[in-house]
Amino acid sequence: MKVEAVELRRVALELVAPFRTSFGTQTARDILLVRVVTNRGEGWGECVAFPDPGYSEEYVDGAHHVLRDFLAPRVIAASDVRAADLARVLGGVTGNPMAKAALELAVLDAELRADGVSLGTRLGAERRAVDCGVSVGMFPLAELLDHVDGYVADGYRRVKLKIEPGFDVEPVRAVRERHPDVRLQVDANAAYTVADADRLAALDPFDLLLIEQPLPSDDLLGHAEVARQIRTPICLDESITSARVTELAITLGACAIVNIKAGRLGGYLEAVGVHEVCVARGIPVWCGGMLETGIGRAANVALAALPGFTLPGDTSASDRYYARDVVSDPFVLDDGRLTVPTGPGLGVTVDLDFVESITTSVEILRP
Ligand code: OSB
Ligand code: MG
Repeated sequence: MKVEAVELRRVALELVAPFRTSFGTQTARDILLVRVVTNRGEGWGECVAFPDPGYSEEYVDGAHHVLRDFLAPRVIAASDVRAADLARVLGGVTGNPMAKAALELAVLDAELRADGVSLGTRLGAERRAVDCGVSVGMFPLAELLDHVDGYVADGYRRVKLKIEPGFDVEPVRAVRERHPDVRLQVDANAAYTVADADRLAALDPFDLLLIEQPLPSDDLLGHAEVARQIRTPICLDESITSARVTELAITLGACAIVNIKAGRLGGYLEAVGVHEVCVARGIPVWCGGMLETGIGRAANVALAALPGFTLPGDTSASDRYYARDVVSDPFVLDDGRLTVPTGPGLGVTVDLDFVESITTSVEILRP
């Protein structure tokens, strides 16, 4: 396949509710979409980087720059590109996994649409629908409970609360008292240190499925130490940057569960590699999210249909994030599940008129 052009398009979308985490608050999104034009047709990808380097080092202007000046030129210069070759084609560029993942997804989408194969089939999906959880940002307690009540009423199969020092035991206790049977987990986005092990152990009585990323991303030994001091299983998110690091984290005892996010891993193909490592080591995985539009969501739902994804993911319905999605076939919750698209490529149709109406800039790169 020959990539003839790469389009870098920024779109603006309001979130239906603010999303506050220990690394910042999102109220509206500034999203970088990637479209590739090839001799075999077009494909779409979504870059999950946020405006600030808070979740990880990447941020949307930086990802845009790296795509424009380093990644897209390599793909455009290659005489023949297949998604499976991208890791090699882009190999000279270190880091920047979210930028790489966006480009990989666009190339995968184009290739699979041309071949008439769905992304789920390409990745190894075995389910027709996936169990969905919801990740709830931090709010004042009364508001938090209202949001959780609403999501439980919607049918979400698991609730995740964001925590940080000073906002942990109290909200967890309140949600647990109100919803004794809901599957509940928490995500600290690296806001604690190994010295907070007692504070984290104070969450043990609330029957949480897991604690996600309590410590900084490079503190694998610290996570292993905390794991010895608490009963709740530790799940890693930010720390899991490759299949190799996943092997290391599991071997060190730093995690019992893994959150798989393609953007953090440089693409969906590496995400499948992490899934393989975890299945081989008996580690359950679930699909993380980064507030994606229907483009990234379609890919996440396909990934979450692989057999090792045995826990509900942060793959919520389109309307949990946006009043109107960028695809004509938004994701709708059905009995706590989303249906895996079966059409070629991503299996969703980008709503070009709507995308045009929310576009803030477009840049087209050619040879
Ligand atoms: O840490 O899992 C995270 C959103 C943005 C950045 C990081 C994270 C999240 C979420 C929300 O928790 C997941 C989603 O609903 O997309
Ligand atoms: Mg997380």
